[in-house]
Amino acid sequence: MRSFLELSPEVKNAIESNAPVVALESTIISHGMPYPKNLETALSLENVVREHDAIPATIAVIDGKIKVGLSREELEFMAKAKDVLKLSRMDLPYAISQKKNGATTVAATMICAHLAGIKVFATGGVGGVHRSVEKTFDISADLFELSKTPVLVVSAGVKSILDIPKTLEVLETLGVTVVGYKTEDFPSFYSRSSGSKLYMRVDTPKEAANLFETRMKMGIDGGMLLANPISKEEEIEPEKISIVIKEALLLAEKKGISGKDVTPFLLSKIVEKLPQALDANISLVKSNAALAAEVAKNL
Ligand code: PSU
Ligand code: MN
Repeated sequence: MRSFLELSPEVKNAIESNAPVVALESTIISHGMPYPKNLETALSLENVVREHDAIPATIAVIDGKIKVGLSREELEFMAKAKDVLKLSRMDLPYAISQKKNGATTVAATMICAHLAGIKVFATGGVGGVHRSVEKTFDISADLFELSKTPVLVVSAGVKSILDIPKTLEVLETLGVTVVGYKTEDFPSFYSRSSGSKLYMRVDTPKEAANLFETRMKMGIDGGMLLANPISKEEEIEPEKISIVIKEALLLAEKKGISGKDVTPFLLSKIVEKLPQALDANISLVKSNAALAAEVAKNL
C-alpha cells in the first residue's frame, strides 16, 4: 500500500523521527471554500501547525498518487483546479487506479493519514446524518470511517445543515469516542452549542492524547472525535445562521441536489448568503489545527 503514497521530505523525516505531525484535508480547499480564500486558509493552517511546533501534512491525490505534505504549487493547484474529484473511502482506489486528481474528505484523509503513520488530523466539520435522511438515506461515510480507522480527528462538531442528534446517535452506535474540549455541549460549527449533550469532556491536550492512547492500547478499533467549539468572538448566533441554513436546504431540495454534491452546495450557498460564515469557518479550522498540534505533541 505504501507504494501509493508520496510523502514530502519534511513529512517523511518527521514521521521517521517520531516528531508531531498533523494531517489536514483537501476537500475543504477544493470543494469547501471559494478561491482565493481557500488557498489563504490552506497556507495559514499549515502555519498555525508550525507555530505550535508540529509538522503539517495536507493530503490530496494528484495524478493518482496520494500526496502527504503538499508543496505551495500543489496547494495552489488544489485551490484552483476545477475537475478535482471529492474522494471518500469508496472512490479513493478509483482515483489512484485511473491516475486522477482528487481532494480527500475526512474519511479519505483518515485512511491516507493512517497509511502514512499520522495519528492526528484537524478539519472544520465532519460529515454526518443529513436532515432528510428518511427520504435520502444520506449518511456521510465519515462516520463509518471514524469507527474503523485509528486517527484522532479534531473538528468544531458538525454543521446544523445536518441532523445533529441523529449524527450523535450514529456515532454512539458505531462506538466512536466523541469528546468535548472544555465543553459538555456538542458544538454546531458556527455556534458553540448545538443543544446536544456530550458524555465525555477533556480539558487539556494531554487528557485528549491519553484518552486516544488508552483506546488504542485496549485494542478498540477506530478513531476519536475531539469536538472543539469555535471561539466566543467568532461564533455566529444560532438564530442568525439557522435562517441561512434553512434557505440553503430549501434551495438544495428545489434544485434536486443529491449525493456528493449536497455538502459542497450547502456550504457555498451559506457563504453566499452570509459572508461572515466564511470568516467563522476559517477561524474555527485554525483553532482546530492549533489544538491538533498540541494533542500530537502529547501522543
Ligand atoms: N463539512 C463542512 N465543511 C466541509 C465538509 C464538511 O463544514 O468542507 C467536507 C469534509 O471534507 C467532509 C465532507 O469530510 O465534506 C463530507 O461530505 P459528505 O457529506 O458528502 O460525506
Ligand atoms: Mn452524503
